[in-house]
Amino acid sequence: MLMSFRWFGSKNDAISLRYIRQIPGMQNIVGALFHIPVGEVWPVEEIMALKNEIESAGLLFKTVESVNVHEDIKLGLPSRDRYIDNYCTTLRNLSKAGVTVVCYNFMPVFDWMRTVLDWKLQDESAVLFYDENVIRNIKPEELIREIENGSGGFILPGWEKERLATIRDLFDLYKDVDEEKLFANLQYFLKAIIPVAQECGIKMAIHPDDPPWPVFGLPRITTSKANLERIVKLVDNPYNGLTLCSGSLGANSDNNIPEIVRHFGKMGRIHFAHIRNIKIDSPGLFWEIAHKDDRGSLDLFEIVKAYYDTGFDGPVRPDHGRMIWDEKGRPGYGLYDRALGVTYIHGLWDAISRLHNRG
Ligand SMILES: [Mn+2]
Repeated sequence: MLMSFRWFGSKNDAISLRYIRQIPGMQNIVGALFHIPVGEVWPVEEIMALKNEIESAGLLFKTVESVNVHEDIKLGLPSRDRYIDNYCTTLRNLSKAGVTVVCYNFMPVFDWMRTVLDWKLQDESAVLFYDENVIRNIKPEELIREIENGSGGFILPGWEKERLATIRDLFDLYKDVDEEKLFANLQYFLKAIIPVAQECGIKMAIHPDDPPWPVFGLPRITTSKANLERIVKLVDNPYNGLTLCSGSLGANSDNNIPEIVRHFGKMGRIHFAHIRNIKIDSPGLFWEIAHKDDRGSLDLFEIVKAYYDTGFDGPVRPDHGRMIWDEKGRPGYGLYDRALGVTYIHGLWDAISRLHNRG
């Protein structure tokens, strides 16, 4: 596995590449050009500048998260072809910089969703928290305002302003889009981009919906083993694969993460691993916890072992972390707890690998 860390760029991240480099065993940065509006081409000069900055700090730049998909593509509007062309150009430009995995998602309107960004655990660490009852009783606009107020001034990934400005119009447009339509629109997109990705040597890795069920009445399809199976078959090509995010899929306790990792790992369709733990209190009510937490709803040992057993050699990153030690930063994306997550994942991997070699 290629140990990786998400970084938002020197202008947008309080954490320096130098600090990230000091995490034991750290190899690769998961980056993006966050200032390019969704749907526009990422210029090759800017991609190369990011690559040079990362490599100067002694790290690799092999993985991008995310090249976001324009709403017109998800909606299946006639204007989608222009945005798909731009997407293909961006992939070609990323391949010139040696990027080999691109993560994206296909969630209508919203990216990941939480109802509290700084929920305090008993030990006073702060975590992201989700309560379906809140979602049922709040208007999307109100939730967005609350999320913005709780983001500490940081733009949260997937919550960029230009996407949220037109939210009412988007809800209207999605009235005619159900799950089947969304599958069809994803297939149209994949049929266009996967041949380009293959030609460029870039593995496409769709991220599960977070949480993995419909929110605010909007359809969501990247939610379960059966739907992931359908997605990888929409275009049956090894370059059409998955970002297997344990915390996102795992919020639904019907999703058996180690089993899903083994299934798609054997098929060679997991291109990017996101590893984190969560605590499910009851269906629709969960919060994030430390990677090492025996009260967690996910078995991180079994998850890491499933990656080991299926010979996973792609990028892996600790997904979100708690806010600890009075760190101020982007919720879910502090340095300290994600660094602890890296060390825990490495510890599990090393132990499994040594025991395996001994036997
Ligand atoms: Mn994730």
